[in-house]
Amino acid sequence: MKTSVLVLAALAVVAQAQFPNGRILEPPVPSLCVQRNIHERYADNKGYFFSWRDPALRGVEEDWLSARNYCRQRCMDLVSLETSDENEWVKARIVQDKIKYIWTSGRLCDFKGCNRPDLLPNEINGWFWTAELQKLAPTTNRQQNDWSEGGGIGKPQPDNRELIQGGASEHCVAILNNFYNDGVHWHDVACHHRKPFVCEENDALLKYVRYTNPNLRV
Ligand SMILES: [Ca+2]
Repeated sequence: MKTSVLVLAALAVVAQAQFPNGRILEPPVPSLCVQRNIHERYADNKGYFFSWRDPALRGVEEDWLSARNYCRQRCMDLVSLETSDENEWVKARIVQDKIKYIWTSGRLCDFKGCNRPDLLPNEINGWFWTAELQKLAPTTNRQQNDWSEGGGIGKPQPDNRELIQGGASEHCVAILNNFYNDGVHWHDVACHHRKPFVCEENDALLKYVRYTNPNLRV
């Protein structure tokens, strides 16, 4: 999988994206950033938090936005899987800890600003890592992503299954651990579902809190 390094400045609008019921994307909380709990560090020295390893969150599952906000308040964000190495590293921990599924920061661009030509058609070219504002490879490029080849209706992901079956759109990206007997791979899932999650330290949020709180050791 080649890293898609296209930074989507225009996608910064996601920070102001409208969430249902007036919910918002939370800013970092300096005191929580200081106390953030790092379970493991990856090769790039970034810290990772696995929700099920935290005694207070064992058995707790959150919807996609709540999971993001838990991470963001701690100067992290949901995990972004820009390289196959990082993807395999995270997947190995899900398998080792016998976790059924997790949220990632992946999401479909489906709001104002997503009609930019390079994001069309959205269902192929509109997927991105919200935490880093980086595009995923087109869904049709099966060598450069990790979408499952199976799922609930036997179709390759993303399949928007829940919408097809009369439910919500599947606009958020989860890793499912052999849930459909299809290995450990990415699935598009409706964002209201609750799942354990993985946080990854976020450089932009850390920089912001360090800049605005020069006396704090973050
Ligand atoms: Ca799906």
